[in-house]
Amino acid sequence: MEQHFRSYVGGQWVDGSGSHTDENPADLATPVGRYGVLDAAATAQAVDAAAAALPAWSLSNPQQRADILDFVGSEILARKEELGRLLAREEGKTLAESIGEATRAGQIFRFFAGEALRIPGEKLASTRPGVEIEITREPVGTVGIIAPWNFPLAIPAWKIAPALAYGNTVVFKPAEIVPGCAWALAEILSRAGLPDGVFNMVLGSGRTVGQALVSHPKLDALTFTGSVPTGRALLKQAAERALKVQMEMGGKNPLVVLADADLDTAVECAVNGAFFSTGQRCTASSRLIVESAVHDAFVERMQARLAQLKVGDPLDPSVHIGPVASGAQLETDLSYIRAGHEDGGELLAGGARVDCATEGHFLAPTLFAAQPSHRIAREEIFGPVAAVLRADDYEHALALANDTPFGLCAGICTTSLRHASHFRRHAQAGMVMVNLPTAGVDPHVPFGGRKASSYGPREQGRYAVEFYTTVKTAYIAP
Ligand code: TXE
Repeated sequence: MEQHFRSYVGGQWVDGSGSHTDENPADLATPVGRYGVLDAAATAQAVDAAAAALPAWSLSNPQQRADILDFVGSEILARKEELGRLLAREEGKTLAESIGEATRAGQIFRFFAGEALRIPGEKLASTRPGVEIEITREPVGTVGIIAPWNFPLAIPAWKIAPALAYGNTVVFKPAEIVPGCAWALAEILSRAGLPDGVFNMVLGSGRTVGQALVSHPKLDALTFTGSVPTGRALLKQAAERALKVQMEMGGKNPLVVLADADLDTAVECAVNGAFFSTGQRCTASSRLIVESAVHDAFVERMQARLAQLKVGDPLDPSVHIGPVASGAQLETDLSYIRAGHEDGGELLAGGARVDCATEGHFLAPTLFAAQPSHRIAREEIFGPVAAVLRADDYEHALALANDTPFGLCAGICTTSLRHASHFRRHAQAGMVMVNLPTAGVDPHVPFGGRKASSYGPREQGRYAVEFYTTVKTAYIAP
């Protein structure tokens, strides 16, 4: 029987209206399931429920919160193959990548189970005799979580887990095309022992459900990951009402390859960073900046390597690259391939859709030789499309790497400690990789960028405490 995914509001499962298709991007003839969407009033009820649950939950025993998060993380890890399969069918990344993502989501819940018991504070001496000062952290309140579709388990996990660990209540709005993964997470959370209203999940469009969430007067903080235009629009709304915000809004990440690099390492970093997960990662290496002396050799090896990659059904273990996640994203990718040609780029690999046994959104990994001014070298594409840029030397490569409005991640392949150290210091990015792909991060350390990529405190690791808590300074006289 086909699955029907529902929202979760105030401890109840809610059908919502309509019966929308949850598409399988690798096989349009066999959808993953169906789902109903909430309206603005039902979304408002979710925020009301979260606000009503806040006073008790914010004072809950940290051991209770730790146990709940540990239950969620342990169940995700125990069911990682099954959840990975759902993710692969719904979002399209390969089964191995999907199981990896489920594993990461489980690990994140387990990490924050520990953090619930380690909420930091400080005690300082006052400048006034006899007075003591205590600095404590309290929950920020009712948190709205707006998530994208590209990591439908891991991104919600790294927002929901710290929110709950630090005593906040949550209204989580997933992206429209991944209701199944959102439902699966909510289903586990619904059995974890949370009081009603502490965690809510609302299915529906950004325009209706997202807007009802953001404009609700009882919302205290908003964490968003998605596109720059949506993020900027939400930032304006948040500023008008002084809402605490945290935004991750994409990238145009450079991978610099110097003449002294180990070329095998460089090619593997580039292929992984640019094309795995179908290039749909905010940390994807979409600009490959290669020093002239090795440019042609690098391109040749990339072409040979890309010819070995199989695009197709993400559940087939021999497939390296799954489909593009949606028809809309495929259209975007194809429009950038046209822009690559129009701007005068030279197509080095791919450039067209791939026919597979099933009807789906399959696209060949696509590589262009481009100029820094080309649209494919400047704008976030969010697909398996990358540009190779030629650099005269290290200084030129660094200048090209930083010549972007974005600043999420920057990578360098080199055997020179001097260049690696200089790059680490001078790359205008929140994360730097040396001889590693720009995509692929650990779950227990801060994640985030600079410039147009990010706004507000970092996500993940112990640094998550900055967003999910607010500081109180108490002065105590005997
Ligand atoms: O993003 P959106 P989409 C980029 C990538 C991609 C493009 C479009 O370039 O091609 O964004 O993807 C919700 N009020 N990234 O359409 O529109 C929406 O429902 C409140 C990069 O998915 O930004 C979804 O839950 N909410 C990124 C979330 O915002 C609104 C990852 C993101 O949607 C809203 C994903 C509104 N008015 C996409 N409008 C990355 N780099 O990590 C939309 N939403």
